Amino acid sequence: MTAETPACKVEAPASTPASTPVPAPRVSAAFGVLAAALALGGAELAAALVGRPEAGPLLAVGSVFIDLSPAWLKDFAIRTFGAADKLVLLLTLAGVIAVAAGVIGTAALRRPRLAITALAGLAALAGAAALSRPGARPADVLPASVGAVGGTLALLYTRRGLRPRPAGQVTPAALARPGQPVPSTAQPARMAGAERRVLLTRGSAILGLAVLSGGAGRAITSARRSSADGRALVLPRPADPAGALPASVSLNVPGLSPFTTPNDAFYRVDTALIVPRVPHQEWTLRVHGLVDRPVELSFADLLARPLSERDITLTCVSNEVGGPYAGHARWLGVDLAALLREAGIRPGADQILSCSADGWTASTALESVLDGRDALLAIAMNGAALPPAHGFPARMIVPGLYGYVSATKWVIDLKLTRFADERAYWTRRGWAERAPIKTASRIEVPKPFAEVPAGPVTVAGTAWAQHRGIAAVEVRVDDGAWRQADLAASAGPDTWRQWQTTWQAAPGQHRLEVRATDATGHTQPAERLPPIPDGATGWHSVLVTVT
Ligand SMILES: Nc1nc2c(c(=O)[nH]1)N[C@H]1C(S)=C(S)[C@@H](COP(=O)(O)O)O[C@H]1N2
Ligand SMILES: [Mo]
Repeated sequence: MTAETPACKVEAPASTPASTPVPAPRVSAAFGVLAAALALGGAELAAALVGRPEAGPLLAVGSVFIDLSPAWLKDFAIRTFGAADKLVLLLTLAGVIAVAAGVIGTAALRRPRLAITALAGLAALAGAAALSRPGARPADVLPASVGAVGGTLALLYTRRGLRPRPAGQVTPAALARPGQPVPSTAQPARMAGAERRVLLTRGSAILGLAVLSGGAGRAITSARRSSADGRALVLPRPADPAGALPASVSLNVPGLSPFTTPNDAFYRVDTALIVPRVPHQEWTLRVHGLVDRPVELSFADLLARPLSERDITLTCVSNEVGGPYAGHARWLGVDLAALLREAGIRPGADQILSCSADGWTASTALESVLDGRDALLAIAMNGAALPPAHGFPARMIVPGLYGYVSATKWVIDLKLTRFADERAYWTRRGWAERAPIKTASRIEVPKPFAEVPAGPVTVAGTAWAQHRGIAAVEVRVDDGAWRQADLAASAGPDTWRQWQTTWQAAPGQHRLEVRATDATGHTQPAERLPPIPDGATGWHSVLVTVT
């Protein structure tokens, strides 16, 4: 035990019998963690009260971390943690803060000034992180400042409880008067029952305050946020409806992903640690740059335009061969090409640099949007306003392009510019500036490592080559001959297509492989390439055991 008198900084004699049942450094480390909890709870509450949850220290620092992390790390995170990548980041950050807080708490025992300086330094970092975010306001330093004050008070408050006093003289009353000098001849602290009770009381008080403030902050934030979604919105009828999908686009094979992906099952990939909430009443879209007539549209302006309904399958460039980051929806939106033409596209423009409410950008090849395909500024998905996680109030959807170069969610700004002049978020991080979706196919039935009985076995899956269309899917077993699979009806070149075949399975271990050919005659190559820089290639394979 190393308790000492902070007033005179005299080390306890080494010969001192260990009379304290709870070692002070460990206690003070725990108090450091509690102080951090109060700092974070207070900051969360402050962020909620100023209506800027994204300015809270965890989210602000986490967002800066996301933007600073290299492409391979993002790729690793998506591959390893999938949709939980953000939770993993927040938990890691909380862990790092806890360790730092423990160290600060321990330091507070001997070097209180140093501890408070360290705390202030961390808070300053959090404040700077919040201020550096796109769309930051001056008030965004508030959460970190409130956190710093809360954390400092908590450190000081608990430190008093840790001060050693002459053995046998510890009383709660003495603890309440910590300013009193302690004689240098004092025996090291004896953690009497009374003292432990006081520490426990102080610790629980801080913990309680932390939980209360953090909980109140979260409650306020979620109440405010639920008012900024489109659930109450009445969607206009499409001027150009899509018509019912033929039933024959679905093969009704158990285990096959449904042709239309329900909104709540649709994959989500973005850099937003907290889903941006943009009230549609406040939303505007600016169209500017290399145009003759810059325009600014409100959400009402958008709804007043003729709306088209289109079936479009969206895919993420980070999808591994056989991976889950593809989904199909029926989108409702305005014609993006028409909107740009109205603004008067100037010669020389070759890129649409779109920007979201949270400062993310995508570069879309202008020629793709203008070539007649159904590029949309979408407001609804599968008959409902866009869910907040999928871009409410509005997002872009361009058939045939990976999401990172086309599908900007929470879009607020379209700038016509040139690839030579400006680069978008992922392009700056090493991904391709133009990225048409590569032809892909995956086996969904049977599942990898499934055990199936010998005899006829249904093999089925999905294939896509958006804006070209799927012409053929082939399957082979154990490097045998490729055999044509049966295709479900096509819903158009912009959607994925289901396929199936029957395999006469003999007992043993077998490897099933699939490859697709698109309507331009291009067959998926065998060569395995990683997602970076413009999409994975290779054939999906599944190992099964036939019994
Ligand atoms: N604002 C914003 N929009 C974004 C992204 C993003 O990080 N921020 N990610 C893009 C990527 S990489 C993909 S694949 C699609 C995914 O759309 P979804 O989450 O609705 O499936 O959104 C795109 N739009
Ligand atoms: Mo993506």
